[in-house]
Order: sequence, then C-alpha cells, then structure tokens
Amino acid sequence: VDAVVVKLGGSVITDKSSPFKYRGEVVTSLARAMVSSSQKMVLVHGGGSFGHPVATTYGLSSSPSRATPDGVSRTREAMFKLNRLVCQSLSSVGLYAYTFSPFTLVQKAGMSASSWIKKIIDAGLTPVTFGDIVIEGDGFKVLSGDTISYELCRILKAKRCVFVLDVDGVYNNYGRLIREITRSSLNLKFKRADDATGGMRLKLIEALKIASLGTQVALVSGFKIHEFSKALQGREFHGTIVRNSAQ
Ligand code: IP8
Repeated sequence: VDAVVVKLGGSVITDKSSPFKYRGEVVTSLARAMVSSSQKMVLVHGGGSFGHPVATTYGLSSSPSRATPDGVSRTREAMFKLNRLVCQSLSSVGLYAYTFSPFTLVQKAGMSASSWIKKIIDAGLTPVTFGDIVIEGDGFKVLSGDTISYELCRILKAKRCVFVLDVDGVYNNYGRLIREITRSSLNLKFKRADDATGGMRLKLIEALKIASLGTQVALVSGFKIHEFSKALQGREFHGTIVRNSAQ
C-alpha cells in the first residue's frame, strides 16, 4: 500500500498539562495540510491528556498488570472520546475517517489487514486508529500508538512514517536538535516519561524498527504546519529523520 503512516502525538492533539483538553485548532490545521498533500494515509493518535492520566490513575502501563475492570473500561472510554473529537476535526475539513480498533489488525473476515486497509483508502476514506488497552498474559497493558505505527508500517510496507510531536524532533544531551539519528542515539538520556507508555525513548525504539523495514521515518513538530507538510511529502524539512544504521 503506497501510504504514509502518520502518528499524531498525544502532546500535540491535546494539552498534556490539562486533563481532557483537546486542541481542535491544531488538529484542524494538520488535517488541512494532510488533505492538500493528496497522500494516501493511515492515521494513529496517542492518548495525551485523555488516555494517560486515566491509565496512570488505574495503574495501567506498557507492562502487563492485573487491572480492574473500571480502569480498563474508563481508559478506553477516554480514548474513544478523544478519537471522536479527532474524527470531527478531520471531517470538518473534508478528511473522512474510518476508525478501527488496533485489534482489527489481527484479522478481519478472512481478509488480510493490508487488503482491507487498502480497500478503505481506495474508497476515499482515511483509516484512523489509536493507542489502546489490550490483553497480555494474565493482565492488561497500554498498547502505545507508537507501537501500532510500527505494526502498520510492517503490514502495509508503508513508504513513509511521520511522527508528529510537540517539539521539533530529538535533541541531544546539550539541547541541540539532532537532524539525523541512528541506533547510537538510544544512548541519549531521555527524561523519564511521565505517561503510561514510554515517551520519547519508546518512540525512538519503534522509529528505528520502522526504519529497518525500509520505511522513511520523520519526526516533526505539529505546531509548524509548513514543516509537517514537507515531511508528509517526503521533502526536506526542519526536524529529525531516523535512519537504519545498516543503510
Ligand atoms: O500516547 C497511549 O498511546 P500513546 C494510549 O501513543 C493510552 O503512547 C491508552 C494511554
């Protein structure tokens, strides 16, 4: 599938300093840029100030734990609420979403995930999914949108993956933007993630896995629409690109 996987970071689409604060204008601007890029896309969004505070309150994280039913249910409720808001912003500018649970990647009526996703795209819709709570072993865990992005790139053999962040890209330990990163960047010190998943470190681990599939990987600010547009189209942009060190 000749598509770009776009991960809309939770810290871009919501204000993480304030519970349940959605940034509608930012999502609308990003959606406009996506519409005018005329790229085929699959979107994934993070939890931001909807999913993470609820997950954390109930002790849910990216390692499996025995969760209470109310925790699992309420976290998913927050994610579905955020997804509705995102889809409303998208459709307000003519980008029509087809939301699916990441579980659907497993199978869909005997059809492979890549073929049903392709059919949805061909019908003029944009598949959209998000970080979720999933069963693992005896318990539940938070499945990050970053990990889902990797799975999508693998299944779709996506040409490009764009991670939309609240900063320009990845910074070194002296606060300078790194324009191009490889495996060695995992030695960087990242401040402890204050969310239910892995923050920038997990994002980089997934980004490196994506790069090793042969997919181009870009990390770009969601607040600089022009740079986002360029990254989406595979042009040079201000931000960070991730390369497979073997390339
Ligand atoms: O923000 C986490 O997704 P992420 C989703 O992409 C939940 O890590 C449920 C907190």
